[in-house]
Order: sequence, then C-alpha cells, then structure tokens
Amino acid sequence: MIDTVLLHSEFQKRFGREGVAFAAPGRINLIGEHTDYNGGFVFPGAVEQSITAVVSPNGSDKVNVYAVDLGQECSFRIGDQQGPESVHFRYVYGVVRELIAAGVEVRGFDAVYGGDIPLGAGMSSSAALECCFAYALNDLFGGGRLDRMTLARIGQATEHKYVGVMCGIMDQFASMHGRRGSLMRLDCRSGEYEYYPWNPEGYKLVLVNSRVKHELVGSPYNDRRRSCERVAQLVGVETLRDCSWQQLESVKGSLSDEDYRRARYVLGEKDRVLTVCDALQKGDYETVGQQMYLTHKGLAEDYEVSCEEIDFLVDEARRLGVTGSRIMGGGFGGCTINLVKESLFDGFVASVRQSFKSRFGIDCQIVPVVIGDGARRV
Ligand code: GAF
Repeated sequence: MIDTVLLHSEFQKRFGREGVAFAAPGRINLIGEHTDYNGGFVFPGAVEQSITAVVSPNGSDKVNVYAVDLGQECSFRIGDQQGPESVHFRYVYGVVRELIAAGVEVRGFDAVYGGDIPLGAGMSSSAALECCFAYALNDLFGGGRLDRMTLARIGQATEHKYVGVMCGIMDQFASMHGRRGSLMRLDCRSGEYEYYPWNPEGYKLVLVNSRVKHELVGSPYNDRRRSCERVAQLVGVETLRDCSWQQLESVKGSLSDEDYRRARYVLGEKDRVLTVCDALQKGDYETVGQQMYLTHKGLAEDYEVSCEEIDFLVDEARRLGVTGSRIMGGGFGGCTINLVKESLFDGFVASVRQSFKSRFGIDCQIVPVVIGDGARRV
C-alpha cells in the first residue's frame, strides 16, 4: 500500500488541514474471464495493492482533487453537468454524480490520492479508484448508508456512463468485498457470492506484467460484449449464461464466424469455472492449472484478447513446468496470472525475466499476489 503518511502530509500542505484516509484494492481473478457481463461466475480476490485517498469535506460546492502519481489536479463543481475531460478524473466525477443519484448528499470536498496498483496491468486500478471514492464519500456524506454491492454498482455505472467501458461487475465487486486470505466466487446473475479460503499448500500465485499497456477505454472490449449480446438475442436468452452448447450449435448457421467463436469461448469458460470449483474443494491444484491454460487458449484463439508478448509469457510458463498460466482481466496486454509450485518458483521468475528481456527488450514486472481486504477506512 502507498505510504499514507505521505498522502496526509500532501493533503495538509495543499489544503492546510487534516483529512481522513480510505483505501480500495485492485484484484486478481483465478478463473471466469469475460463471464461477468454474460451473467456467469467469476473467481476474484482483492490484492494488497490499492488506491488510497485522503479526503475531507470543504464546506463549498467545489471538488478539488490531486493525483499524486500523475502530479495533476482537477476541480469541478458538484452540479457541473459535463465534468472534467481527462478520463482519469472522470472516474471521480462519475462516482460523485452516481452517489448523488442514489440519494447521498455529496457536497464539496478536497482529496489527495495515489496508489501502487501497476497501471494498465489488468489489475483494475480504475475500479479501485471508483471504489475508494465511492466508499469514502458514502462514509463522509452518507453515514455509510449504501451497502457494498450498491457502491460496486455505482463504480460500474461510472465506467458505463462517464468513461464508456461497458464492463461487468467483477472488478468493483472484488474491490468492495475482498477479504484477506480468501477468493470469492460470485454469481454475476444473482449477485450471490461465497468466500473460498485460499491456502494452496505448496503453490504460489504470481503475476507477470508484460508492461504492454492494457487499455479498455476505446478498446475492442465493448465489441466482445456486443458479440455475446447478439448471440444471446438470437438464441432467445437474456445472457449467454442461459445458452447451452446445443442452442449455440443450432444458431451457428446464422452467426458470423467471429460471433460464434466469441460465444464458444464463453460457454467453455462457464464449464471451466465449475470444474475449478470442484477441483478446489478437493485441493486438486493440477486440475485448476490445466483449466487456466485452457482459458488462455480460448482467450487467445476464440476471444482474441491476447497479444504476442502475453502468449510468449504463457508458453514460457508451460515450458518451465508452471502448473497454470493465462492472461488475466480484460486482455489486450497487461499481466499473466501463474499458479506455480513453490519448488519451481525462483527458477521460473529468473528464467521468465531473462527470456522476456532477450525476446522483447523489456523488463517484465513480477508481482507477488497477497490476497487482501476490500475497501475501508485506514
Ligand atoms: C475487465 C472488466 F472490467 C471486467 O468487468 C471483466 O469483464 C474483465 O475485464 C474480464 O473478465 O476487467
């Protein structure tokens, strides 16, 4: 987590008084990728890397925020109908507007924020930013009235209406509901979820960040969602969660090859999530890992959200005996998530660093995974 002392002192320097600190984390996802907006299951966990904000009401109708990591500031009035142009600050603006629409009387405030979630790595730094402000403003102006799921939906609505990414609920859900040491299985159709203690004896999870910038704003992410919606409509179901293999085959002739392959990936991923849940109950991490590789194959070949650098990282993982590896998150760059036997861990990290550097001339970033808590006052 970023040094809160530093944020407090920056706040004091800029605004001449004390503020209150809040944090919300990024996330990993073990399996269940691009299933959330298809009404399916996801298996995320919050991580320790977070966005932290020091916030205090200022008695006016003006919001003044300063992003330490960017060295940029922004001001807008609460009633402003347009909001800032910079995408980064639109996350804060959107959360303010959505909280007001949900009945929280947000007034002017000052804030300083920063974080340690690698940007563009597919670890949901934008969801963490939304959740941090949603949690903080609901606490300061709403007496904590809105529950965590409502706050997660406020973050998601911000992406949809103010940023233009038609994301599912996984990232904001994970950032709001994370619990130290546990992954969560969320049914994105019903909103029901369960905590799964994550203690894979003899194995470790580690992310390898390709540093290929993953950017969902303006990316083909929305096209993937539209493909799925077209297929669901043709089959006559609300989402692909309710589409069987038979139903998909029955409409194959009326689908473009691309839409067919997108839906084929989603149906396969639904099955894989259930296989992984079953394997986890039995402590069978080898099966978990095999399913991760299969997810990667589907994401690369059918869903087409991988890239050369990420495919290289997954191939290297396989070559080095890693139990499971795949691209994580929305895709188009970012990280791989790897399930590695402890005995192979050091060798894997050293080899992948070296081979990635010699192939692409880039230092990949190794990000150890520690499953942490969700949004909170700190
Ligand atoms: C991104 C989105 F924000 C999530 O909602 C989810 O669809 C994910 O991509 C893919 O599983 O992180």
